[in-house]
Order: sequence, then structure tokens, then C-alpha cells
Amino acid sequence: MNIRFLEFEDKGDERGSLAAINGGKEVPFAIERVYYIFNTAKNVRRGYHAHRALKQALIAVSGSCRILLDDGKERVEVALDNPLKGLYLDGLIWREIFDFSSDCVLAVLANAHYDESDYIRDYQKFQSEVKR
Ligand code: T46
Repeated sequence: MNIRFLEFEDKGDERGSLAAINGGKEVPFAIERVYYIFNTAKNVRRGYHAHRALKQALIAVSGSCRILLDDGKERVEVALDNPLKGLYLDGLIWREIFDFSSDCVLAVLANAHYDESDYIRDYQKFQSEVKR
């Protein structure tokens, strides 16, 4: 599956931690958009879509969550639970995000502005686009 974990350096000192992410360096794309998911209600599962072209890096900058990833051939579940760890997603991968801790802040860096036409929100349609 075309997923990769990214590791960010802790540039902290005795005052605490600091991580810096530069587009084209710590993440393999130019960053065009940042959004974050927080205050997630209990037992919520969200996502349920794939992207056609978007590249993203997902980072639990606080707390933790789990992500189901499905490339049409295999399904894997991964955990995000460390602000120094990112999940890089590129290409047709169905994703569902769940098990949010109450303090979870999931930050997402993306290489493009929001574009609804890049989303596949229907699983059958996703499967037929993967087969093409
Ligand atoms: C993804 C996962 C990890 C915007 O207006 N601008 C934006 O940049 C985004 C991301 C969303 N929106 C609007 C669209 C919806 O009306 O915010 C609302 C909630 O978005 P959505 O239902 O797509 O949220 P999730 O959690 O299902 O998915 C989001 C991202 O959309 C998606 O790209 O990979 O987080």
C-alpha cells in the first residue's frame, strides 16, 4: 500500500518540544492548505472517502486516533499517537478515522486547496476507480 510514515525532529530544549515542518523537506510536497480536526464527539468515525489526486500528511499533534486505510486490495489500520510522526497519503486510498481520544487534534497538511471534485465518497465508486 502506498503509505509512508514521516518522522519529524524534536528541536526542543529544556523549555519543551518544538517540531518544524517545511513543504518539500519534512513533507514531500509544497503545503497549500492546513486544517485540523478537534473536539471530536465520542465514538465518531469520519472520513469514508478517497482522494483522486490530493497528497496529505496527517499528524496527531495532540492525543491519538486510528485510521483504516484501504487501497482496494488490502486494508490496514494504523495509529497516530505522536506529534513527531506523520502519515503520508498519496493516491487512491479509502480512509476512515476513528478511536479519537478526547484531546485529539488531528492536523492535516495538504498540497492543494479544498476541492470536492477530488473526493470519492462512495465505496463502490472507489472500487471501480481503483480497478481502472
Ligand atoms: C481527509 C480527512 C482526514 C472545507 O470546507 N475545507 C476543507 O479544507 C475541509 C478538509 C473540509 N471542508 C468542509 C467540507 C465539509 O462540509 O468541512 C466539512 C467536513 O469535511 P469532511 O466531511 O470531508 O471531513 P472528514 O473528516 O470526513 O475528512 C477530512 C478531509 O475532508 C479529508 O480530505 O482526508 O479529513
